[in-house]
Amino acid sequence: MPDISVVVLGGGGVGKSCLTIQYLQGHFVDQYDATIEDVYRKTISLDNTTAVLTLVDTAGQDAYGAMRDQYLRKGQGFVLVYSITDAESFAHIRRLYSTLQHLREGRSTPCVLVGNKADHEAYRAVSHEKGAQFAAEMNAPFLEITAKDHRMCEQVFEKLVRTVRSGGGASAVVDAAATGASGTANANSAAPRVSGTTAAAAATASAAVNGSAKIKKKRKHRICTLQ
Ligand SMILES: Nc1nc2c(ncn2[C@@H]2O[C@H](COP(=O)(O)OP(=O)(O)O)[C@@H](O)[C@H]2O)c(=O)[nH]1
Ligand SMILES: [Mg+2]
Repeated sequence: MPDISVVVLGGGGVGKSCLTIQYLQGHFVDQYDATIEDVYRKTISLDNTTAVLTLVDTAGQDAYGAMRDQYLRKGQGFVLVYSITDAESFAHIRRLYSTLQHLREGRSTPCVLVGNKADHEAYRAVSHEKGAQFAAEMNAPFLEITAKDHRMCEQVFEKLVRTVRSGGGASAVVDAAATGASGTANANSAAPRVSGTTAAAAATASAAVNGSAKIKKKRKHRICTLQ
C-alpha cells in the first residue's frame, strides 16, 4: 500500500490541529495544546485506491528549525493553512511557500491551500479572491473551510491525495483562479468553498476512511510566535 507523507503547515492558531483532528477523529476540539507536534497515520481509500497517510501536524518553534526543513524536503504533500480572519497568517503562508520551493530545489510540491475559520465571515481579513489568486500562482487547489465541519476537512486531504497522485504542483493541477473568484458556495454549508476543477471531483468522490492512529507524540516545544 503506498504511503504518502503529508505535512500540515501554517502560523500559530490558524487551526492546523483542529483541521487534523477533525479529519482523523470527526470532532472539533476547542482548545489544543499549541506546543504539541503530532504525527498520525491514517488509511484512506479514495478513487478505488488505498493509501496510508502519515500526517504531521506541525507546531511551535520547529516551524523555523532544522526539523521543519526536513519535513519540507521530505514531505510528499502539503496542507498550507491560514485563517481568513488573520491577514498576517496569509502573509506567513506565502513566505512559507517561498521557503518550501527553495528547499525543494525544483521538485514538484503538491499543495492544497486552506483558508480556515470561514465560519467567521464577519471577521474576514483575507478575501476569497486573494486566496484563489495565490492558489493559482502555486497551481494548487484552494478551499475555504471551517475545521468545525468534518466533510470540509475530509475534502482537504482528498484533494491533496489527488494532487499528489496526479504528479502534484506545477502543471498537474488546473488553475485554481479560473473559478475561484466566482465561487458561490456558502462557507457554512456542508461543502467547502472550493476552486478549480478538482472541486467537482472532490464533491462526487466517495472516500472511505478507516483506521487512524496517532503514532508518535513529539516532545513539547516552547510556545513561540510565528511570523
Ligand atoms: N471559529 C473557528 N475557530 C477555529 C477554527 N479552527 C480552529 N479554531 C480555533 O482556533 C484556535 C487555534 O486552533 P488550533 O487548531 O490549535 O491552531 P494551530 O495552532 O494552527 O494548531 C482554537 O481556539 C480553535 O478552537 C474554525 O474553523 N473556526
Ligand atoms: Mg496545533
